[in-house]
Amino acid sequence: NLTGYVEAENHSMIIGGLFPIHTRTIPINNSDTELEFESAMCEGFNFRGFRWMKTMIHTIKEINERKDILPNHTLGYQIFDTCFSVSKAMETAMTLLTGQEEKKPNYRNSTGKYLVGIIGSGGSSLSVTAARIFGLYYMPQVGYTSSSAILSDKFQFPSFYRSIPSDKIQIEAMVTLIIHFGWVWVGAIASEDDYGKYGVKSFREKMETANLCVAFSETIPKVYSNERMQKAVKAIKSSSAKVIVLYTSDIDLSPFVLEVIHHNITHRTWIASEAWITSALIAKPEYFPYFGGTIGFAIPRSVIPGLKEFLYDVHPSKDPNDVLTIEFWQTAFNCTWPNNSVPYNVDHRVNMTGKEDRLYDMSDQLCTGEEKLEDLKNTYLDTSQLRITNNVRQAVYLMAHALDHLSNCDLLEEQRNNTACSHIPDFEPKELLPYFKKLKITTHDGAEIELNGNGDVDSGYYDILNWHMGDAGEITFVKVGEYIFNSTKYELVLPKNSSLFWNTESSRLPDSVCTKLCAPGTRKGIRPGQPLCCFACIPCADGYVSEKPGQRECDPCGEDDWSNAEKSKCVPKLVEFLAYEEALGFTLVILSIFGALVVLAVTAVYVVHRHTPLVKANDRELSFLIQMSLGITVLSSMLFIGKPCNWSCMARQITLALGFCLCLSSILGKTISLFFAYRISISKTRLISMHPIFRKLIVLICVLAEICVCAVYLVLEPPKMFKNIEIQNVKIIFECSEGSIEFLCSIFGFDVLLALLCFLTTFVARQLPDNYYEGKCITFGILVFFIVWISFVPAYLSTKGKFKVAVEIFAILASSYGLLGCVFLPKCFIILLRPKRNTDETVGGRVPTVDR
Ligand code: TCR
Repeated sequence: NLTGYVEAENHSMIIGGLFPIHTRTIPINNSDTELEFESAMCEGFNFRGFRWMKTMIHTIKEINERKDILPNHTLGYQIFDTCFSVSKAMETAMTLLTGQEEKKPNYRNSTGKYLVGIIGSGGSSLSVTAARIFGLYYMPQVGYTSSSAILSDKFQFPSFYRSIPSDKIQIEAMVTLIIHFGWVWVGAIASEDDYGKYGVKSFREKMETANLCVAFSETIPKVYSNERMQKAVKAIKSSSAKVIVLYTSDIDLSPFVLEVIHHNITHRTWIASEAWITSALIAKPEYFPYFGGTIGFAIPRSVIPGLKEFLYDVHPSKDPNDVLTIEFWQTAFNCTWPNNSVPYNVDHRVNMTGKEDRLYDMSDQLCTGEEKLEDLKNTYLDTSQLRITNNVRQAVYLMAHALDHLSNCDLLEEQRNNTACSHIPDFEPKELLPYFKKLKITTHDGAEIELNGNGDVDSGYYDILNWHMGDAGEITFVKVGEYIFNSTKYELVLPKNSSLFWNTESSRLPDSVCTKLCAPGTRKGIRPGQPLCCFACIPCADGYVSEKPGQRECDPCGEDDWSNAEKSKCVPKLVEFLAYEEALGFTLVILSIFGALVVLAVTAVYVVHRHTPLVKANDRELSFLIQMSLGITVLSSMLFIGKPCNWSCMARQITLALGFCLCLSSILGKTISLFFAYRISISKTRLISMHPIFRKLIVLICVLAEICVCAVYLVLEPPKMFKNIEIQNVKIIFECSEGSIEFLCSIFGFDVLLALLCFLTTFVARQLPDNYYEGKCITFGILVFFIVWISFVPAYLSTKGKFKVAVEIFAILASSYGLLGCVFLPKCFIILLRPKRNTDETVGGRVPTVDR
């Protein structure tokens, strides 16, 4: 007493079909089972399955009418109801093979016709069971909705093909979608069958490889179990994951939906698998507050010409034995067909408390037969979402084309190894299998379907649907994108402007994370014993930053940069050098310019009074040289100010060294003369006094020697600009490196040597009464020079950064001012204010110390 349809008369071959026209079997009560085997009864009329089945019949009829496919043969069919149960699937598979009465398969079914293939059998678990049996005899089977990846295994299921892509692809699509929306912490709920279990298994694997986390994974029990249901609900309620994948068929999902509503679980975003995304069972307006915003994948939709009319052409009065149509009519119109043995709406639902309540209530109302299908809003007649229905059609076509190729002996070259052409209809089912290899057909709407080596379609696309609330208060499935795939690559197409509805408080894209992204300035730190997605945020160390949120590591800043206080950005380090603009630098500039002006004034006085005895007596040229060199040293201090660069680093040392060299050697020229004069005066003998040209020669030699050393210094190891980043992390100090210390010491050492010589010579001759106290003045000036530079050393060594340079400038200015003041100020005083002393008599009245 299996329910189903047969149409075998006048056909040479028949195709078997297995469809879930009911959703479950009625549990057999042990007490009233007779000894004899009895097939289980089914309940829960499934309008969708009924439509699929009708589609198969419609397609076979269409093929029979076509002249291009199987022109000389017609197909019949024998269809059974699997009641969405594994045991029924097994039973019907056996029935198809054996023809009920016979125990041994003879490939002839109860109709006595050749069974050439099977379409079906609904969900994966059913197909797995059926395919194991059919596989034994290599009976070709084409699935239309069994998508589990396990069915690709040709070793286990040698004769299974399908017109639906494997779940492998859909899982990949889901993870891609999850990545697209930036969710990292996603829950998963599966149905307790091959579809859900293998689906969630590969979902976990894919998530793991994408470095995302599955917050929880639970199963919805097939047979209602309150305890297990509560476990799943609790997982959802207690988890922070707001995005949940539901990998289950709609039939299994519906009790769970009631549970979700009962527990008032809202503000979740459900990712739907293709099995329930467009299901009328779930997409009920009253569920919208809980399930609105669901996003998921769907098999492409199609319009099947003539199907609508065919579906409408259904009426119980056509055949009193057609129990399915009668049940359809009764269920759809909630009435009882007269003289009918089919119990109406035999349904024993499991309610929320887990108790069964059977509804044996027959409607009192009798069906009139006048009921209008047009008035019916029913899944069966809703042809707006023909997705799996289209797969049924394609499955039938795949079968028919394979048969057609067989009848034409149309084998691919490589498969044609010495097999003779088979004869329809009495061929072995095994002979049909090669014709499915690489089978390629074009559907009515122009799509190309090609089976790969595993009997799967691996190119095509999924629609991405989002549940919106329609104007009429119904749920609409809005297509927001596509997932296009083929055997080598895939692509998620989600246009930016597609309007997405999210069931969140803010109506914005939900975020589903275990720990919120680490803010810039911090990095992810692993929490021992917790999933990767639940991490701690650890602030970056000094000098390290994380600019983007959620960084795993902090990046070190470049050499010239340092982290800001928040550690979110590298900012250029503070630069330090003595700038012209700042007060200190500016004062020093003023001082040096003032010094230069004083030098200029002194020179002017000397020029104006160049013929006075005082100026003449003290070697005019050397005086001018000293003034000039003091001008140079004073001005050279300006080279120390400002941002150093290579040339200024070189220039400052060299000009300073040369300036002092010139100055001190000129002074030496003078003091040597004094020294000689002194020696003459004490020995009272007329020694050869120094010719003036010698003094200049001394200057020339000294300066030339210094120039040579400087040149070598510049060539071999010149001073350079150098960014000092060691002293302080947050600052770059612009400094000059000395280049070679030895050379630096030798050029300044030479200056010191000259100064010492000057000092010694004048010190010895200090008692010599000279006019205008030249000797004393120089002694004093050199003393000042020494004091300044000696005190400079500790001061220089104990300061840092720009103050180091300032100390140096102070020393330069002080020593220059000292020399200037000591050597020239008294003279200027005499020249300008005591002109009387600057006369020949005065000069003549004293012992001329320095003769011209
Ligand atoms: N594969 C599921 C069953 C299924 C289904 C559907 C059931 C799919 N799509 C649509 C009803 C409606 C996809 C399986 O079990 O393999």
